[in-house]
Amino acid sequence: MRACRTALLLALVIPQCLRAEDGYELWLRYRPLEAEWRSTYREAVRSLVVPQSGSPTLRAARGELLRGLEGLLGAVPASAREAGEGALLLGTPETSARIADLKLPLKPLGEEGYLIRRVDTDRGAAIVIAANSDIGVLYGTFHFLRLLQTRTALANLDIVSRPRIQLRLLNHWDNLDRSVERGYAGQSLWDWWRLPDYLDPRYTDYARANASIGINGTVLNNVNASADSLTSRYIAKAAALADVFRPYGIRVYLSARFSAPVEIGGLDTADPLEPAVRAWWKAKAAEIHAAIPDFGGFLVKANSEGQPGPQDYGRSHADGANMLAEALRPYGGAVMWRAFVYSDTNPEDRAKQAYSEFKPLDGRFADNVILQVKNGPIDFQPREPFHPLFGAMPATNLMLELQITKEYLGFDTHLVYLGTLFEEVLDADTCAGSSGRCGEGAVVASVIDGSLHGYRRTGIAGVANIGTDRDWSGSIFNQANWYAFGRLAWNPDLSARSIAEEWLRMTFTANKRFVAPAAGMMLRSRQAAVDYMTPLGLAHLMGTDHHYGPAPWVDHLARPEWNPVYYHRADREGIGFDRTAEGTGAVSQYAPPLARRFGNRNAVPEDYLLWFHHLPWDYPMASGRDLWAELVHRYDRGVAEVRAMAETWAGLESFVDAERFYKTARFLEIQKREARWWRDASIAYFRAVSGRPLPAGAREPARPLEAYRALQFPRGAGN
Ligand code: GCV
Repeated sequence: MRACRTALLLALVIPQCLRAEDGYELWLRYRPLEAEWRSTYREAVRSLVVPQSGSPTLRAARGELLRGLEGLLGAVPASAREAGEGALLLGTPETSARIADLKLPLKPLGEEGYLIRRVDTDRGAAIVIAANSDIGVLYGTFHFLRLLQTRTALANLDIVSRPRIQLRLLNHWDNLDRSVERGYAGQSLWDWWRLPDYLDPRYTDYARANASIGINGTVLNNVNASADSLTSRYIAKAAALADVFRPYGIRVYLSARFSAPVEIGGLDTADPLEPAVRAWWKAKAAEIHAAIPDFGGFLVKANSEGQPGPQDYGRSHADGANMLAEALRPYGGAVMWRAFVYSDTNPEDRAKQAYSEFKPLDGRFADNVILQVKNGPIDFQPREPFHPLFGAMPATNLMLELQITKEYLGFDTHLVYLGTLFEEVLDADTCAGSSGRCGEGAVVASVIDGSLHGYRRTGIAGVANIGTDRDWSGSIFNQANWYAFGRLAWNPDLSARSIAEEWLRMTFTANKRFVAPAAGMMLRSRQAAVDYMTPLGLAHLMGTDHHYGPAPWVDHLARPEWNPVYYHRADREGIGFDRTAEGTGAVSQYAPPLARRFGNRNAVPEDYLLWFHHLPWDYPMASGRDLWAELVHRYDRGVAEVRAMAETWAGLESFVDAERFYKTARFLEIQKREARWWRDASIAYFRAVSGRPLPAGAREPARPLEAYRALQFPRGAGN
């Protein structure tokens, strides 16, 4: 289908015909470039010197290159045996004698890195994409195509790239019945019923998309795991997926249910110190490895939110993780043990519980265990300070868990670019370097890339936002969050802005008059969501269970920390959670300079104010407003930003095909309505609690508080 419309461009009225797109191709669309770029690149790439045979990975690289060049340039350059002027050489020294002859400095690239360089051969200038391994060649190929997609000049090409983090994984919270916990993009991609016999071609496109951004592993099933996924029947299904993903450098991992030896193994205990249990896991690891020789390892949620774990037998998290590590050790596999633990029987501030649990265990984990820590101490909130375990576990491998799916950030419909959230976490200064001072590079990124503490195993995981929807992620702009995760996992120093711009160019158009406003909208979108949902350090005010919409009034649930009132602590006098030394003392879990900063109401960044402090409603803010007026101001600011985003998008219609334009425009309308709902319901509630009148000029909530409180969403998405 083609949508044609008239657009005013360069003062000329010209008809624009943009082919309708449904977003399936993600950022790998390879649409024809503008004529001048086509001729520049055709000149630069006149022939291809690519090994004709080789591993499936090399074949994938070759196939992608041909697909990309044909789409972008409208023609595939001729294949050649020898490099001449304008040749593009691809391969490793083992697969290509020409590349071996060039004696390139490949050693520093490691197993996955690559270089892309302009070289002079005796027959003229050529471009080489070289690596030590075939997967490096594939990554280099995707990078080269990205250069073309983003219209980069090739004259002085000299790119050297290797990933900073070893394990760059997606975590699918996918269940065996194809439902997806916190999934807003349709069903699970994994068609467990038809596997292993039927391999949906989409699995290959999934692998291509991930390889294009350097993701090298996938945990197939939900951390709230069913033991069935470890039965022989399901191992065979996982093995079939692993076979599809292998050429793309993607290893398969499984979430392991700690009680599996009882549930599917016929044992009467899962005690990690029990020899029969240890033997069961060893046999299970051997069975999995026989089916999936490059099996990556287990991800475990234990003694958290009702999941079984070693504490059920009076054992520690280290006992549990080390038992699994021992089973995987012969195969080089890793155990990713989640630090997301809190308990209803523990009266300690929820934000403190993971640190209290794991800090004393530092140094007690096997070297193939990696503790997987969420970015903040509560749970993927729109904004949290970084988790205090980062910087506090010098003797335990630690990896970062981010949430790509937007459980707390508007599900599928709200346009919220998470690149800025991820960047904020990676750049957060733990002040935990050897000097004990801030500002010396001891940021979260340097913890998880292993450089701060010398970790042997490093990793980063993102809870996937992928499902069977044609656009994969529920909305076009949600694709940017998958993309940003992969790009930052490869290189945590990239900026959220550069990633957004790159993604926009590849996903829509390179036209500056589109990219600049659309990038601006993306970069401001996360702060907008913070403002209209949980400003000034508030957190967890979403509806019970489904987390859809505002419900700051909920106070009746059995576990204290399930109630939003637990988090905001608003009353007649003030609002916020006192985590200073006079309160729960959570600030003391940070390095001393940060503990002082966070513990001081005059020094803490306003973005975290109510996370760490309980303050009177008339507390004076930097803006000159009092706290109550500032809160209302922030809610209004968020709503206004969404309105501006919708207007910006409306002005970009001429650059976007009809289908993707329409979907995004409609979703922005939903976001506008829901931002207003968040603002009105929250203000109505806090006004009632505080007994304060609305600040002068503030708009009255559209409905009375009771109307918001009465809303019910029994079939909330992703729940
Ligand atoms: C997979 C939050 C989510 C749960 C999720 C849990 C976790 O509590 O709401 O759906 O469970 O985090 O990360 O384990």
